[in-house]
This record gives sequence, structure tokens and C-alpha cells, in this order.
Amino acid sequence: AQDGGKLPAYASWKDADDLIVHTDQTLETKRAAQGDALVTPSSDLYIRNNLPAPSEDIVADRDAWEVQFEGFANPGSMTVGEMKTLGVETVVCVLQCSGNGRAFFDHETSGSQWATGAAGNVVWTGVPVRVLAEAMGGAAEGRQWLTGTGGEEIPAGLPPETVQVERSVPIDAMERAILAWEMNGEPVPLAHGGPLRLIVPGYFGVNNIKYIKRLALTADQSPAKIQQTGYRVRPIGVEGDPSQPSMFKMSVKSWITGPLEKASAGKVQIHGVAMGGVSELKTIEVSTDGGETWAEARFLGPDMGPYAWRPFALIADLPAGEHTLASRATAADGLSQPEDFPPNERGYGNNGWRAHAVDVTVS
Ligand code: MSS
Repeated sequence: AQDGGKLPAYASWKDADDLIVHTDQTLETKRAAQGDALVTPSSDLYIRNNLPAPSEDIVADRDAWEVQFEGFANPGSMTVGEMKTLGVETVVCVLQCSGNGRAFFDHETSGSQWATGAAGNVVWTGVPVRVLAEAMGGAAEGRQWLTGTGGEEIPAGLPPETVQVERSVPIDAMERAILAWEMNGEPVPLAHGGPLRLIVPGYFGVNNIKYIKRLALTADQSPAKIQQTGYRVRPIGVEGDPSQPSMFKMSVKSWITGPLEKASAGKVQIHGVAMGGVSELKTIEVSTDGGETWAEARFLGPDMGPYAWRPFALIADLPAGEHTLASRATAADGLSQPEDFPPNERGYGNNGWRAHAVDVTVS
């Protein structure tokens, strides 16, 4: 990882000081930069591309971008311009890579060594998928999955299913999914899936298909490798296969974003961010002694719904010495972060509070 490394051309507009450039296709937000922000500024939001981003040409005429709809009673195609006249909704939700927290596992994992920064809280505006479905006469018979296909060009000669970014989520996610043309109040940047992106609130990043070109209700999950064997949680050393859990719904999680290294003895403001996964948050606790004792912290600012994160803060009295600061969120559905999340082959889904703790020197 290069600290403040060179941004790739398609993301040159980002704030290099707030990002860790792992590769041209993987950029991570620095933990300190996440701070106590209600919404992650677009210039700080992480990027994860499984394939090189398409050319800027595709955002030259955004309203002309066309999506194929399949698996509806009256399937067809529709442009973004047409979609804008059907319905519009705004949802705030956490965008988080399945591998966020991978760097905290003890075992060796392939893939970007994300710590906390493959996540952000983002405002999306677009047309609800259920409104589109209604306009197309509802689901065709026997459909169980909502399948989105990315708009990247597939290199000639490669069987599409080996590289195509195509993901299916259970069809009930349709009730809250949107096709978004706006991100944080501006047209969705190409780097984040413009002209149009599928947003499935509460679901891991991989399910939020960028530059979506096809949205289908399907009887089966996509045959793409990224669905069948990729993003499957399995024990270390085991290959991916469709019988294993897929990275669908996110779980309750939090982490401290400051202080991260040093603080002055006395009253210290400890802050961070917390998310409920698919549920509202109930409480957020902070420990300054490595999890021996916990105090309830306060959420900051408005609650922007079950899929958004909430910044939190606690003012604690810290004597000089070494302190291990940890946070533990509990959602309204009663689930709390575990102390440790089980290690798994690709290092997915880490929400263990111990792994996310920080050692701070107070003097
Ligand atoms: N989409 C498309 N089209 N392509 C690609 O590559 N990736 C994924 C999602 N979507 C892709 C898509 C992932 S994997 C993620 S995380 C996300 O996206 C990210 O986002 P951004 O905007 O941040 O970059 Mo992992 O689970």
C-alpha cells in the first residue's frame, strides 16, 4: 500500500491525502479521515473495481444510458431519462466492501488488505426498483433473484461468466433497492458507477452493481464466477462453491476513528462510526481498557435510517499510560458485534470488536 500514493486517472479528482492507494482498482479511505462524518464526502469514498472502469464516454450523455429489463411481465429497455419520470427516492446507506476488515485477521488472505476504510456512508437518489417492476407489469413467473449486470466491456475471447460483474440477490431486496443516478447530491461519478448504479441498501458492496446495463428477475442465481464461487464464506483452505453463504446482508459493526495513536492525559474525546447492517442501531459502547469494562457512548447527529451509519462520541478521563480503545455496537434486532469474527478463506465480513480495537498512548 502506498500512503497518499498516486491516484489513477479515473479517480484523479479524489483527495489523495485521505486515501491509501492499494492498486489502481482499490483505494481505501484512511481511518482518521472517516472521523465523525455523517456522510462520507465523495472525494474520500473508497473504490473497489473488479475490472478496469469503463471509459468516461459512458457519462457524456447520462440520460441516454439504457438498461435492459428482463424477467418482468412486460420486459423491455428504458433510458435513465425515462426512469427519472417514473419515481424518485433518496436513501442513505453504508457502502462497504465484503473484505473490509480483512487486514485484521491473523491468517494470510489474498485480496486488498482493507482495514476500516473500504466503507463509507453515502446518499443515493434514484428510482425504486419496485416502481420499475410495477411499470413493467410485475415479475414474470418463478422469479426468485434480482440480478444486476455491470456495464464493463468484456475482453474478446473470454467467456463472459468468468469475468462479468453480475450479482444476484434474493428478490425481496427489490422492495428497497433503487437504481441511482445521484450520489451525495451530484450525478454518480464514473468511478462509483455512473451513469446509473444499483443500490441494495444493507447489502455488501459487491451487490451494488456499477454502470448497470441489465436488471433481471431470474429463476436462478447468476452463472457468473463472482456469484457462484466468489464472495462465498468458507473455512480457510476451502474453494468457493454455491452451497456456502454469499456476501449478502451486512452485519452490525463499529470502529473508533480517533484518537488512533496518541492523546493527552485528562478528558479525551473518543469518536467513531457505527452501523446496524440491516437494522436500526440501539446502543454503542466504548471500552478504554481492552474490553474489561464498557461505557455507553452517544450517537451524533440525526438518525438517517436503518442502512446508514451513525457517528458516535464518548468523553473519557484517561490517565497517562497505554490504553486499548474498543467499540461495540448493538442493533435494534438485538444483535451485537462479536468479540471475534471467525477467520475465513477470503477474509470476509470481519466485524469483531477486538480486531478493530486501537492501542493509544496517553501522556
Ligand atoms: N460493479 C461493477 N460493475 N464492477 C465492479 O467491479 N465492484 C463491486 C461493486 N460493484 C464492482 C461493482 C465491489 S466488490 C464493491 S466493494 C463496490 O462496487 C465498490 O464500490 P465503490 O463505488 O466504492 O468503488 Mo467488494 O464487496
